[in-house]
Amino acid sequence: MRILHTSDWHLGKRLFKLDRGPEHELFLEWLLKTLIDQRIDLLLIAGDVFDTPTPPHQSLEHFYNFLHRVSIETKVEVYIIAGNHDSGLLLEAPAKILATHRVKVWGKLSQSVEDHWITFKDIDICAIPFFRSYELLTDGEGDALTAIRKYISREKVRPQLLMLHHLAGIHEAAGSEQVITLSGVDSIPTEDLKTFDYVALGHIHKPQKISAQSYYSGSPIPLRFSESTKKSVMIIEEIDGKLLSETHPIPIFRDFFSVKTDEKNYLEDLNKLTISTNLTPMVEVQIELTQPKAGLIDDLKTILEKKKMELLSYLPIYQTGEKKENRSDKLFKMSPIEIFEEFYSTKFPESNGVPEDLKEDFSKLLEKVKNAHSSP
Ligand SMILES: [Mn+2]
Repeated sequence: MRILHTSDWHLGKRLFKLDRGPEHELFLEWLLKTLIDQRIDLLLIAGDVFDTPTPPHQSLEHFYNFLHRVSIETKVEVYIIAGNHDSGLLLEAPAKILATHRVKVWGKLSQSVEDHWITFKDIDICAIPFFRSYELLTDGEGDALTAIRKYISREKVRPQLLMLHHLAGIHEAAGSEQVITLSGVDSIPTEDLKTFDYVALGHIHKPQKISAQSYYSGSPIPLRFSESTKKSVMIIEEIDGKLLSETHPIPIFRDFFSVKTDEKNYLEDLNKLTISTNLTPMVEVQIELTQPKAGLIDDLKTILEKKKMELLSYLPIYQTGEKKENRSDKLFKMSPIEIFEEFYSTKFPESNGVPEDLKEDFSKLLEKVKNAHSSP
């Protein structure tokens, strides 16, 4: 029995003006082929199918066309949970018709724990979509972690697998995830995941192992220029009651280059870039300048055009090496509130400093952070 675990597709996502649809289509095409080639029985999608609760129609079309092809061209079953970016109601709306195509969706946390458990062949699977604290603690009382434990603990009679869209253990974010403290649980301790033979996690976009059998599959495409880690899905195989997992790499569908350069070296640095994919590579240029330089953007665009690449993001940095040093020295001497004030004035240059109520909220937050006991 073989399972494929993926998450955080973020269909409908844009990066600046760039529509990621073509990459998503290539990913779904690859995934369909992988389900067949790898003889997969069950596909797990651990949340954030879409980038927004009201996804563009084209992304809905990509998603349903994919499910249709899985239904027609394979025998794979599909289990999907909603992530914090998804609308659980939107995902669940076609649940009845999806069920006739071997697709099961958990969009919302049900009051009945049993609704979240299902047996697939020889494995008990617990599927928990992203939840908000008011869904977990319906009377507004009690401890969120204790409440979630009720959902995920069950007497073990066969191998158990958990699918969850949440923070777990100590993880390394890719930077493109939204904070999800709305759930009332900061991070689920790996202690609580120990009884599971595999934990299929969604939410963090960088693929990683959290504990012996808990993995974030990560997003299939980089959602930012800074996400340079190779993307992958997890393939899990059940052999004699044991679940063995391995990382399965996803091809790169489009190159994203982030180039840090200066006015002397940019031509040379851009000329070093080489194309490895069919889709037009996208380039971000961070360039150190002593003063604004007329025609520079056009120059960068022309150089890249000749290389069949596109300038997607341009960040001029007006600092000399000396100034930079002063700045980091200065940062160490500043208090958190001073740093916040400086950040605010760079973000909103037309404002007259941080509004009082916001300052107050920030101080409260700071107090809370200081008083928070550090968890293991
Ligand atoms: Mn996500």
